[in-house]
Amino acid sequence: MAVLLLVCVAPGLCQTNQAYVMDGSGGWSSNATFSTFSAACQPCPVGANFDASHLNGSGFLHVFVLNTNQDYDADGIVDEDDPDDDGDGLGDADELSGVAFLPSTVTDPMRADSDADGMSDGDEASSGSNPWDAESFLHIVSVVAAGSMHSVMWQSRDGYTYDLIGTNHVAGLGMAATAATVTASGGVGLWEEAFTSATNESGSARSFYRVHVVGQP
Ligand SMILES: [Ca+2]
Ligand SMILES: [Ca+2]
Ligand SMILES: [Ca+2]
Ligand SMILES: [Ca+2]
Repeated sequence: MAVLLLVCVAPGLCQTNQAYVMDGSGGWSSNATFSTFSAACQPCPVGANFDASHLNGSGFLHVFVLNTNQDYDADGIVDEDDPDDDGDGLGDADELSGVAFLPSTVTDPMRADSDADGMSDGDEASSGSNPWDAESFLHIVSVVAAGSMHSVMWQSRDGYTYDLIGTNHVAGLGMAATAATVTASGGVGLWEEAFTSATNESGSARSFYRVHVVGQP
């Protein structure tokens, strides 16, 4: 425990101190001029005299700057009012509690992609991957062609159900029919990671594939 001891032994001769004090209920006074103040230890009650009329008897010596104009994700809602400061789809409270993941995992509320693997924390929560492992995120790992049959494999999570979408034109991926719907099994470890595959008869030498989660256990 840090110890702070500031005692004026001869008040008439001591210099005036400038300090910020936050009290135990969250209120605070700023730019206050304290003729004397003392703290036997931190954290613990602080006694401070302000113009000989104010006594903060249950607070902590504390300094902070509140930037009321900060808008981290530039969505037009300042952080103070924004329930999702980094705009990753997970609310600040959920990021700090870890409730969006199994196992429960705290993520950074001021960074959209905590492990910098290219998938936002919100998308990792939806796909059940580990937000602190850059090797863990939903993605296609291989496409193997045998004639017109294509075998597509992706990283997955046990019990999650996926649609495999395939088309001959990348622009058509959003409208293409589902080639297969598969539920992952055989996952290992805390994050139940698995590799899941499905086949699609393409009829074209060039195909594009997309995988997305359509169901969670
Ligand atoms: Ca914002
Ligand atoms: Ca967030
Ligand atoms: Ca985040
Ligand atoms: Ca990850």
